[in-house]
Amino acid sequence: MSHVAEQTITLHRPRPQASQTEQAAQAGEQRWSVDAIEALFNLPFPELMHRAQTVHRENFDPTRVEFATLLSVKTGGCAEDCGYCPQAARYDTGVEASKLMEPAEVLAAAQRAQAAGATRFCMGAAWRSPKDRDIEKVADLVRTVKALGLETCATLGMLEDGHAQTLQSAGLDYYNHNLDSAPDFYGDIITTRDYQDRLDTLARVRSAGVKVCCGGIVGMGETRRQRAGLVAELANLTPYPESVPINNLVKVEGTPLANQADLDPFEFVRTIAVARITMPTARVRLSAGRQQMGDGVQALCFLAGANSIFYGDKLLTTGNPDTEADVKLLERLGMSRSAPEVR
Ligand code: SAM
Ligand code: DTB
Ligand code: SF4
Repeated sequence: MSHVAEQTITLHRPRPQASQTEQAAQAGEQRWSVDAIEALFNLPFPELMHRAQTVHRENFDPTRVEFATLLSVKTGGCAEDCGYCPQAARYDTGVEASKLMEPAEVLAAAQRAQAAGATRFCMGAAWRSPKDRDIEKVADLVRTVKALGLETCATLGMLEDGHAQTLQSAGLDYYNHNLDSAPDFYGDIITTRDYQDRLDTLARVRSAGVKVCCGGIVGMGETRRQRAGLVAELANLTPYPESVPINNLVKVEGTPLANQADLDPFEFVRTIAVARITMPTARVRLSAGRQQMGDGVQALCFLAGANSIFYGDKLLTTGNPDTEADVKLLERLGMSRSAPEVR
């Protein structure tokens, strides 16, 4: 069969019909049931990937990936007991607690990230909840980073009334606050706060006009139905988050989840695909866990609709592929970095 004939056949093959649920999702008006999302997870892999790709291509250039760089501006010593986290003070993980970084240090890191090709810069702090004076200091950091022309993001824990507004006035574009798991699994992982606390902070962020970056972690011992439950919570936020980081658990010695069994990598890819289908216009970020993943699985994640990565050799306290490896991976796939978003 000639190449042209093959192409003709491909082009004339009927596109999979988006279900009514998927069509409503595209219009942003759907409430997803956990059953409907679990049904997506249960699809044969080729069918799931085809649906995810169809949605992805309707909303994005599938060859482009956003580069976001992370910086831990205040590391360790956190009072919370998140079972996955190397920064919780109560676990002996070797992470040393530090004070909030000075603006000059953050500026230098943001300049390096920008020179390496990042378009978004995310500052993370290991706080349960920042105090008013912390927010003032982070607002200074936001102004510093924003002045470079980078998109700004911060993840500082639970916010009180007025905090999100102060950050918004300083130029904060996104606030990262993850739901992390399904509601019925949350208490197995974290006991020092509850799901409603997370939802309350997300509501404050939204009402301050800051865009929402909200996702979760898979591979913590949850069931497939619980992965569907997490995606349902994210997709049913109104509106759903602009950015959705999907983290694969990084197992850190000293944390309660250090010896958790590996998740089947295809299940991780499925989670990306389901996030793409249910949140069609979101940036779905292939987040923690890339260093352990291998190039093949990462490529599948891009095919499943991931279009953002954390870029730089460190996440907050753990490793990430180095920048050269990421640039090379995209080159090998004939893909490239997204230009900064126009606003
Ligand atoms: N303290 C703030 C909070 O919890 O929202 C901000 C920083 S916290 C480290 C940000 C996110 O990092 C968590 O919500 C979780 O999704 C992710 N994370 C932390 N440790 C991780 C790990 N070992 N593997 C994968 N993701 C992790
Ligand atoms: C997110 O969802 N993942 C990032 C970012 N948001 C802040 C953090 C990943 C942390 C992985 C463990 C660490 O490096 O400490
Ligand atoms: Fe603290 Fe955030 Fe780590 Fe939980 S995930 S222990 S809140 S830094």
